[in-house]
Amino acid sequence: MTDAVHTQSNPATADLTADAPSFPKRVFSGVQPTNRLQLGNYLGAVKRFVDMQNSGAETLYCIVDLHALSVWQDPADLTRATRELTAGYIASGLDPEKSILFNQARVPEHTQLAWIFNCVARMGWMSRMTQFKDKAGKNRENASVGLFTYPALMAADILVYHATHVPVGDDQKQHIELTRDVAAKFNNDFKTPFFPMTEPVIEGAATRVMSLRDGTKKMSKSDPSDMSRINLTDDADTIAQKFRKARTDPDPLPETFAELAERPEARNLINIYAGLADISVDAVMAEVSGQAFSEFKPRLADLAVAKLSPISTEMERLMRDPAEIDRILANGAERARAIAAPILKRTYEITGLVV
Ligand code: AQP
Repeated sequence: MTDAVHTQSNPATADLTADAPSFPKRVFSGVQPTNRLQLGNYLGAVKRFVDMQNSGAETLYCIVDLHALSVWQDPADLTRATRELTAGYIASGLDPEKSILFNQARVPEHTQLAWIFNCVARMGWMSRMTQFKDKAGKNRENASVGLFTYPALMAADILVYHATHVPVGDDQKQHIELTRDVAAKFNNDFKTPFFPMTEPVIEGAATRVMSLRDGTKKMSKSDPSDMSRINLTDDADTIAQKFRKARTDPDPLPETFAELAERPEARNLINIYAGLADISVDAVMAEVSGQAFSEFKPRLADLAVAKLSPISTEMERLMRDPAEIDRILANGAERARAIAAPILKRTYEITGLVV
């Protein structure tokens, strides 16, 4: 690999890109086992994972525990969260027979390919990642190197399976673009269309669920305020209370969704309702226009409880048998490795490594 090729600044325009359609459809995605699954993870990601599984595609869903380590995790909490997230996947409708469910730490090919991608990705690309800027905050010097190189590991998670489609929430769009840049640059540097141009799948009414306390901030597992989010493990009373206390404005709901352009908190609650009910925001507006929040919030809480309580009950049941969860993860990892190992081996050969 020459320096001239290696420093090319716009790999997306390279000739040797490989369009996703020329690779068989394979879906990959993941969630970090940090804290507890929240409603944004469910509507933006896990619910979509289930849809793609049920559409008959080949699907791999990972618990990205190595990503979680990019910020401090208490070891006991990480173990609990890994099993709880697996339980959350299954309780939401992922079937370990239909989808490959596994945790990243058990498939070393992810980190092995990540090293190659660390050497392909450019400092400038990583420096532009908004997730790093948000998570590192003002104290950037003290952020882990892992947080900075997170997108290279994410590119490896996806490309080690030649995954063609990745269902994610809107916040992950930039990382998928970087994955495409990494694939294009690798293909160009080594003059072979080896990696696919993966497509993000960002669909549904709730691709960006916002905090219940601040309609301009993403709902997040690690927000210090528990009132900012609905956890999948919250009971009915807690869900009702969180929606009751959700920040809104004094006006009633208008006729059209477009009229909510300047009302982020109200827009967020409508998006959540649409995501939970699996209907369009226009259909929600037709049902609820004219209502005050005192009327709409209990209605939203009832819908959330109806959709989420069967999931939390099932999660609780699954969590009583951690050995079975570990068995599912070990079995998934074995199946995942069977796909990843030959792709990593070929990558090494392409780069000239003697393996
Ligand atoms: N608020 C959200 N709305 C829609 N989708 C969301 N996702 C996360 N938050 C929202 C989607 O969930 C998937 C898994 O996310 P992750 O665990 O890998 O990390 P994240 O995006 O950083 O999620 P959190 O909840 O904010 O976790 P922490 O606080 O640990 O960083 C992704 O597809 C994401 O888009």
